[in-house]
Amino acid sequence: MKYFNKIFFAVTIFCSFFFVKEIHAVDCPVGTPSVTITSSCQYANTVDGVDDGGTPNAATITINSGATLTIGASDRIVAGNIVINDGGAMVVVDGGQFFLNAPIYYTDADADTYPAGVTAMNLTGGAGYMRRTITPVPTDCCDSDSDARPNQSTSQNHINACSSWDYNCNGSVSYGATSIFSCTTNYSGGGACPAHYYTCNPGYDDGSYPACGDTEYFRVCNYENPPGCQETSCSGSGTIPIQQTCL
Ligand SMILES: [Ca+2]
Ligand SMILES: [Ca+2]
Ligand SMILES: [Ca+2]
Repeated sequence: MKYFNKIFFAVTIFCSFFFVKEIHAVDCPVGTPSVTITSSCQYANTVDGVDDGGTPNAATITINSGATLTIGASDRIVAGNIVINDGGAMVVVDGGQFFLNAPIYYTDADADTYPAGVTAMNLTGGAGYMRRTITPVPTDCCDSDSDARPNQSTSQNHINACSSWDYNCNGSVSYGATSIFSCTTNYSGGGACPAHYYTCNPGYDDGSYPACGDTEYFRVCNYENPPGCQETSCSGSGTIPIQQTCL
């Protein structure tokens, strides 16, 4: 009896977790743009659904037999068409809404075509919004500065509106120029160089490169004859101020 109670308790605990897992709706599929729902689900986001980008939105949600699409009390779900096959169902909880042919928008406040996020969507468009894309799009790391965006390839000389130098949204800061001026004396010669020559590498002049946005003198090499060999000295052509850019 003692062992029976333990087994009964264990089975009860197992069944409790099983049923808790089962009664939680799974997230409905998105992004193809038309989808077929084959098992009961609820959309992951308050504003969600399917959108093919057309005018009007013609993406279709098909609900197969045995599956139920639940639209929660605060959900705003969008589709161009809805097809409910025999045995399928759509349940709209009191307060939930379904919008036929409506588009879905992301927030894109700086209009750089990269959204602030892909989970907070809107039913309204216009300035500050972009149509939801069918294919996944990287999110903007700074939605108040259009120079800061994924895939940005141009280094900038000023800190961005989000107080960051990460202009390409990759989570790190790269420097535009890191070369340090150097001059090496060589005595062996050989090849196209004379027996006693200098090798000059252009770069920042004081042994380190400046921080993003800072300006330091940059020295370029000169009088190289032939290129790579400098017969007289490493004095270069003087110094010029270069502002550090970052990305
Ligand atoms: Ca943006
Ligand atoms: Ca941006
Ligand atoms: Ca970066």
